[in-house]
Amino acid sequence: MGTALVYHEDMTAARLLWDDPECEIECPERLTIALERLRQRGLEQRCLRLAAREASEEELGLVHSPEYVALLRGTQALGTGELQALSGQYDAIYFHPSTFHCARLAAGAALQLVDAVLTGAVQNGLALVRPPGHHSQRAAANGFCVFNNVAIAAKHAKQKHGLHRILIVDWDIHHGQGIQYIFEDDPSVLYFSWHRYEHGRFWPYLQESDTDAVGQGQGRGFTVNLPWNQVGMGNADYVAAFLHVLLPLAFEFDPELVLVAAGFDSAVGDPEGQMQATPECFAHLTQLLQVLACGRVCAVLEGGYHLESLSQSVCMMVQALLGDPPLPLSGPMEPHRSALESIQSVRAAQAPHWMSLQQQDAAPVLSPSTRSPEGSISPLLPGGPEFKAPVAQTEAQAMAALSSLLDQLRLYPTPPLRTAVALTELDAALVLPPDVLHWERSAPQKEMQAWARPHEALAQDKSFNALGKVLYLLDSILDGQVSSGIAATPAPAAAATLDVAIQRGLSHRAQRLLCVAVGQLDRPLDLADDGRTLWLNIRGKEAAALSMFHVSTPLPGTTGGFLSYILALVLPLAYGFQPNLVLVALGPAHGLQAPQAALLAALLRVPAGGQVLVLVEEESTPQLAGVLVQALRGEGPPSLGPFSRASPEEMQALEHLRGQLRTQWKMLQVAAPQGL
Ligand code: Q9C
Ligand code: ZN
Repeated sequence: MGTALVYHEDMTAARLLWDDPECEIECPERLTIALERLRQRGLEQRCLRLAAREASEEELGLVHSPEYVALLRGTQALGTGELQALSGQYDAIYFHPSTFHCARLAAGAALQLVDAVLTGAVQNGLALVRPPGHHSQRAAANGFCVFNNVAIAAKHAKQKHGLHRILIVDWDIHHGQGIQYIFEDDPSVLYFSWHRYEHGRFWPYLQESDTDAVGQGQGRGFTVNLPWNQVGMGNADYVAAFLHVLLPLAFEFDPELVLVAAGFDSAVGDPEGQMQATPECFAHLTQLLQVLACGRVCAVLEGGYHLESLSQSVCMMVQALLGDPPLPLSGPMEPHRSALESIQSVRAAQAPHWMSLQQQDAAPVLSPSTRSPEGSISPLLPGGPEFKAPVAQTEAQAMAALSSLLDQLRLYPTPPLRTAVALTELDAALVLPPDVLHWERSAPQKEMQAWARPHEALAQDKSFNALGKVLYLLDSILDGQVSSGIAATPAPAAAATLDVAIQRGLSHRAQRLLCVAVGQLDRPLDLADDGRTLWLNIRGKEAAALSMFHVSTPLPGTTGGFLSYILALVLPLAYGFQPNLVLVALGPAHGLQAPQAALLAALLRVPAGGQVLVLVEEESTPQLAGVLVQALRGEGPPSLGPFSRASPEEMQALEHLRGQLRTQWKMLQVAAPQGL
């Protein structure tokens, strides 16, 4: 349905007029270079371009005091000396004669974006703005921020569009204390922020940035702070924070709109953040958010001071908003110990306020001797196969590694990959979007006969023909011709088709294949436990990890249980394994409702870099196929319905598995391991 890009050249007018090493990084080139990169990559052209308008003084008044707005109005007529003197009254602020105009455009851009999304003109979008907003308070400028663009947009969404639940995700590397203060007693706005904290030794040095600040009064539990107490946090830490903190709460909250305070000073190379997350991580974070609020995501630029890293990260985010599959994440998927301590601390602080965090770690952890997975198997080296930055020893090597990484990203092609559908009886009833391919092609007969021969179930013409389409579709995904697909199989041939698909994938190009089998499907007996296939059976008879690559779980009956299984087990395994193909098979008696299946596909698509093939039974409803198509194209999946608390049995089975697996799959951890 489209992505908006809101911008106005006038926002490059404000700049620092005197010497101030702290403020000079907030420069006009931040916008011009980001925009230039978007153009070079053809991304700007794919968006609905909207020229930013100024916010009215009434709109500014949704958050700021009339006196403060009047003071800012007055800065337009001041000389440099007076501007410098006034700036000195605030922390990390510079004013310019054009600041008032720019800041009104920045707030107005956020408002326009929210209006475009909530009127249905677009699905999502990004406002490229400066000055940033999240530090600004009711009557104070702070940290380069003049008006609180995101807070104004949230108030506007409540007041003008009647929204009741808004999620604000602040991934800027500084604490958006301004947003926190504005909504701290408001349960209709859930504010999540992670930030460089170093136990209070990093700017803005506030106690209320720590995990125990959870909101006030009615708003208790609606402020969520995740402080990073060390620099160097990277992709694994950020993804773990989403899977184990933000997303469980967000699903329970069930927002109608997601606002992102999108600062990219949390990306590698940034002088302020000193973190390690690579630009493609922001595509992952964005797509993980797109499963919420029916995909209504409005991002507003905040910080980001390394011009090249900022620009690449902005490009990645826009690509994700446009629905392009994300690049695989680079680097080892193992969160830092300090990150796990922070995650543990915020989960403990929030547990009284959220069902989805209760019962956590309540189940006894089995001692390693009981049914522990075979420790001898070590997986193939994880890490995105595309980009490998060498470990740097010196500052100069680190710089060289960063620029080589950014160069590789800049050159990465953006093919218009598509979703293909190979259905049979379902086809007639399905209205497909125009960019979805109807898959008719089949693998060559001769080749197929060899694959099908061992399986009696594939002898029938119908099953054999369906297999031909599946195999050709699989090859096309692995060759990069299409991104993802859905294929139907007659029910009696489901297991055999899956079996052949796995063998074919492994012998073709899949270095690592994740197979998520839902329903009565057994792991093929001849599948080697060599770390190339991770087999996950949902609705297995019991929760059991026969090895670290062979896991089976029951299917939870509650929405809370289902979400916990996906966020706390399936996705951490998927991120740890870093598959280049995910096969999702909805087999006999799979028991998934259409929205559950769509959510599973939409979420698995992210760690898989879009490469997902879903096998459904021919008898499935067109409705199921329809929502799966949407999910694979990156559209927001439908809601799961009201949140119901996971049952103690479900949580116990989950914790049992997690206890068995978390020494090998580090992304499962939600707390720092004891000892060491
Ligand atoms: N070295 C935003 O990113 N200076 N504002 C901190 C610590 C102020 C950042 C000094 C940074 C303000 C929107
Ligand atoms: Zn920042």
